[in-house]
Parts: sequence; structure tokens; C-alpha cells
Amino acid sequence: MTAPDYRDTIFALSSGPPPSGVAVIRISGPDVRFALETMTGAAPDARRAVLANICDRSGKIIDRGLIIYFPGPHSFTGEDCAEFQIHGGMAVISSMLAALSALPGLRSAEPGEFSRRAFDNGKMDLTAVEGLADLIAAETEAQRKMALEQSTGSLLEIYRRWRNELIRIRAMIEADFDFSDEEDVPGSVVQSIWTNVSALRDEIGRHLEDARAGEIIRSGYRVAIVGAPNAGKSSLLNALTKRDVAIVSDEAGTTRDVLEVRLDLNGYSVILFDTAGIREGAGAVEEEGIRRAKATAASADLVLELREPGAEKQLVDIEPDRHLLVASKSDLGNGGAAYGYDCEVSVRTDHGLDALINLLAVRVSSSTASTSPLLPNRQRHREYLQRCLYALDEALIYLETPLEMRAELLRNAGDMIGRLTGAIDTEDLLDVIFSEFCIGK
Ligand SMILES: Nc1nc2c(ncn2[C@@H]2O[C@H](COP(=O)(O)OP(=O)(O)OP(=O)(O)O)[C@@H](O)[C@H]2O)c(=O)[nH]1
Ligand SMILES: [Mg+2]
Repeated sequence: MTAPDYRDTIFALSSGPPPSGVAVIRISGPDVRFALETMTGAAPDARRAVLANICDRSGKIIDRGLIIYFPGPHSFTGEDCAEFQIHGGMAVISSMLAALSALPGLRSAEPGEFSRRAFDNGKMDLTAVEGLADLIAAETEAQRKMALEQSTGSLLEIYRRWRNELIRIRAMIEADFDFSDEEDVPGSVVQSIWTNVSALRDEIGRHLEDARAGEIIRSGYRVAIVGAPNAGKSSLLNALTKRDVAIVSDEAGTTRDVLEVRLDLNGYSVILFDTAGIREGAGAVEEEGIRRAKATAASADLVLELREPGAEKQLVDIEPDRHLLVASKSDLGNGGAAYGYDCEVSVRTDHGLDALINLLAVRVSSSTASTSPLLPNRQRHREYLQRCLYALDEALIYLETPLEMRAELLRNAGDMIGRLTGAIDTEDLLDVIFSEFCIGK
């Protein structure tokens, strides 16, 4: 997105793709009132739904629908806004959009432009903007809950408190410089300041520890299915997703590419990866598949290693807390849940599938468990929180550092929090964040 131009009035279809029962077209900017007067005869009372004929510039009726006018600053963007709720037919919508673009000063909105204006007008901070993007993208309950909290500004509240606390502490240190010539200022004031910094540091540290949980909720818990060729990996993927996604055959080495399928497990997003069977002496193409299988296993939150009856060798080297050993094809008898296996399954008889799903659910919920419903959930959050912690640690650890420099480190820590919320300039980031949005948001 190029630099925003607020002289323009923007419009977009904000509801889903046509046809639909109702479509919502939203407009925002200085010419909203003019557009309403031109197309409906008059701007309705603020925030009142009014039924009206909607006409183009020449006075021809396009549709009859509900109009709501939100004069700024009490609107989503902070500017004058309006919504047209019209019939969601293809022709109705395109004729409305054409009529709007024929008005002087009006143009189609770019992706995320409404939210960008809301941010620039102080209606939302960056974390709320991200929460809103996530809320629109949310597919599972856990994603919805986390995004809703964040979109209403709950993360902002915490970050703002931390930043204010750091500002307050710095002010106290600076006041202390001014008194430092005077003999009778008790050193204990300074001591109590550092106790506060240390407590704040621990609170931020605990919040950062939840980042992995937040990222898993937001992006999904990654489960790699690995094992020897023909172990039954693709069959298991199909069974767990109840879809015929992967090709199953008794030919060893059927799967080469990594296949990825999303699953909603008790409200959590889980991504299952089917991979090429791991073996020695494969051809070049299969070899590449095996390389990808190992890479997928290495970056997964959990590896399901499938072993057919009789197979012995451990094919992947994974830490125990990321590893489940599954005996496959239990209907063939001799496999069984022998010692050392976490569970046994048969895709043929469905035996053990529910138990495996329960095991997965336990792992997912322990990976997403946290002490707070407010979780950092993006790489961006993690980075700034980490940098804030570094600065606080330096300020706390090096006691012989001059007080001015320790105060400067606290300023630095506070700035990192400011960047998280967008209170401190992050121009380079804004385009990235807003481009995640669809048009009309
Ligand atoms: N008896 C029995 N056969 C199974 C079971 N699961 C899979 N099979 C059979 O085992 C063979 C291999 O299954 P796949 O799912 O293609 O195995 P894979 O691990 O994906 O194999 P590659 O992609 O070649 O690595 C097929 O003939 C399946 O029908 C099971 O639970 N019981
Ligand atoms: Mg396969």
C-alpha cells in the first residue's frame, strides 16, 4: 500500500463473495455525507438504520436497502463512514460499486485500508489490528477466542501498563539524579526502584514463555507422520481427516511430496503432514522426498512414527517429548501394543484411532496451556518482547554501570513495547501488517 491519502473517500464490498442474501458496502472519508445525499437524497440520522431507494448520479434506482451513517469520530475508521446493506446479487453489487466510483472524490479501497485509517486515527493499536485480521481468518474456537481478546485491545492494555511503568520508573531515577548532591536522600528509594524493575522483568518473561502456545493456537499444531515405506502413513492421514487426500498403495515409496491437511481438534487447529517413507537406497526423486520428510519431522511440534508389525529400526532421531511411537496395521495381529509403543492403530478396522486422537488432543492442549488468555502469538511479538527483556536484564545485571546508562536501557526496553503496539513509529512494518487484510476491512 502506498502512503495513505485521506482526501479520498474509499469504498468496498465488505461482505463475502456474491451472491448472498445481503451484501454490505462500506464507505469512509470526507465525502461520505455527499455520497449519501447524492445517492439516497439525504444523510440519515447518525447510527440509525434507514430504508431507502439507492440511486446512481442520474437518479436511476439501483436497489432498495438499509443505510447507516456513522459520522466521525464515532466510527470504525474515525472518519465519516456509512454502510449500504443491499441485496447480495452480482449485478446489484457491481452497479452500486460503479455508481460510487462515478462520484467525485471516491475510489475503491485497497486491502486493509479501512483498518489502516482506524490505526492512523488512533482507533486501534497494532496488536488490535492484528487481532482483527486473525479474527477474520479464525477457523477454530481457540483461534477465535484469542483473536477476539486481542482485537478488543486486551493485549494493548498490558503493553501500555508495562510501558507506563517503565516511564514512571525512569522518571524516578531521573528525579534521583537531581537529588544526588543532597546527602539526606535515602538510597533505599533507588533500591526499591530496581525491585520493581525486576518484578516487571519477570512478568514480561512469563508472558514471553507463552509465545509458543500463542503461535500454536494461531498457526496450528504441526504433526508429522513418518515411518518406513508402506507403514500406513497415508492411510492414517486419510483416516484422521476422514478424507481421501493421499494416494494409498501397497507399492513402497508411493508418497514423495509432503502433504499437509488441517484438522480441527477440540477447537484447536492441527496440521497433519504426510511424508515419504524413510529408507536407504532410494532413487533420486524419492531421496528428495525423504529429505523433506526429515525436515518436516525436525520442525514439527509432534512426530508420529508409524511402525508396521515386525519393523524394528528407529528411523528418526526425535526427542521423546516430541515423539509418539505408533504400531500400525494392528489388525495383522503380531504388532500389538508391544512394550515401548504409545498406541496401536488399524486403519482397516478403525481400532485405536480414537485413542490416538485422544493422545494428540492431550499433547495439543498441553502445548497450548498457559496461565493467561492473552498470549503473544506472532514472531513480531516474540522479537520485541525478547529485545525488551535483553534491555531489562542488562539494566538489572550490571550494577556498576552508571545510573544514566541503566536508565537509558530502561528507555530502550519501553521503546520495544512501544513498537509492539505501534505507539512508536514502525512505518516499515505497517505495510506488511495491513497487507494481510482482505479488501473491505
Ligand atoms: N491390513 C492393513 N493394511 C493397511 C493398514 N493401513 C494401511 N494398510 C495398507 O498398507 C499399504 C501401504 O499403505 P500406505 O498408507 O500407502 O502406506 P505409506 O506409509 O503411506 O507408504 P509410502 O507412501 O509408500 O511410504 C496399503 O496397501 C494399505 O492398504 C491397516 O491398518 N491394516
Ligand atoms: Mg504414503
